Amino acid sequence: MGFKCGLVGLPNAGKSTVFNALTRLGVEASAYPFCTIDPHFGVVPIQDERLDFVMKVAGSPKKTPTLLEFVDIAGLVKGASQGEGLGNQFLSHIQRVDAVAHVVRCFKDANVSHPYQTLDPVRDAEIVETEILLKDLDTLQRNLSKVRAAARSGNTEMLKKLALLESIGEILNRARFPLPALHEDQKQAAAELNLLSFKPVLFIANLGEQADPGDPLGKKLEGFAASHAALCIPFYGKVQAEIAELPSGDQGDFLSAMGVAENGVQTLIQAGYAVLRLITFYTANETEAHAWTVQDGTHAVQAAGRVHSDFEAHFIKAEVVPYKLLQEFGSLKELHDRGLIQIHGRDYPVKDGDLIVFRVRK
Ligand SMILES: Nc1nc2c(ncn2[C@@H]2O[C@H](COP(=O)(O)OP(=O)(O)OP(=O)(O)O)[C@@H](O)[C@H]2O)c(=O)[nH]1
Ligand SMILES: [Mg+2]
Repeated sequence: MGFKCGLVGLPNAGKSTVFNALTRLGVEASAYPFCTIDPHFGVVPIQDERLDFVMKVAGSPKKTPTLLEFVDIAGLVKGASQGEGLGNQFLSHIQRVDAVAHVVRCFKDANVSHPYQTLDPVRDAEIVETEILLKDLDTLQRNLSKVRAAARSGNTEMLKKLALLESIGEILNRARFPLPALHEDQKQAAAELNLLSFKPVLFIANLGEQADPGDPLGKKLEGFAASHAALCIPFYGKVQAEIAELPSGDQGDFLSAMGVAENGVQTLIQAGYAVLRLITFYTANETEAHAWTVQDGTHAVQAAGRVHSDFEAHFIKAEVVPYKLLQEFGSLKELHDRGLIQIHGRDYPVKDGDLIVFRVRK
């Protein structure tokens, strides 16, 4: 699995439309607000030209791409934490995600109502962000009362935990974005409580069909995202969702006919990788070519453990072909004959695109 991403936004912002563009699942996306009530889950294999090439060069008969998981939930409105709209309970469906994709409406369409009537992506983004913050504060408060009670006995562990949760509470209460980076202990506590405000966020400017990437509303949102130390991806939700329904061979032609330079789905996935600092390495043998996603900085021995849990304990060495060399020579035999296969030990930091054979003790 690559990463899991939860989609948030106001009703009618285009979350389900973006979800369909990403997953090709065709869930209901309609012009009435709160169209989505129950969450949708979708798993998408990443289209990866490098994996296709690895498969060809290694002569593997099949491939296993990295999978991404997306969750589409109901829309949030102002006051959701007090039960407005559908409330905020459904946020629990995206608590175990690695990243949050915040879909913000930038498209003009008189047929699609806006919960606050006017188009204002920054206001919209702030509303959703505040509601997420309030939900997190609520989660934190409930835990704080338990920990506070337990700390009364003077238990040092509990006193430590209390101080930790209080320090996170201060950050949330201050609500100054970008939220400061948490130190290790705080990070762990925030992850245990599944606080969404501290997850990496990507803004998706859902632009209308007529807009260009320099659209002023999109630019406003980009400025807002930048002030939150986050990326903002221009995305043509409706166009992309229509393209997703076409056979993949026809998608490129359709995109160029629409004057859209690149497939937004790929751009979005790449941005997700960058935000989460993820890289892909490959393994290939006579049965399959396989793409694996790991955090940048992962050592060879940990990467081996991803491939097979036994490999970590029995690791001897990694034989590595950087992707550039694979592309240049296009033949494993030639790379071998020229002595270009690199031998690395357990601490080698795996690089994006590496093709690796792990040698392990039998
Ligand atoms: N014109 C235009 N319409 C869009 C675009 N993206 C979404 N829509 C339309 O806006 C309406 C709402 O889109 P949805 O994807 O259902 O929105 P949502 O955020 O999932 O809404 P809820 O589930 O109600 O929270 C649908 O009629 C979509 O077809 C777009 O880029 N341009
Ligand atoms: Mg929806």
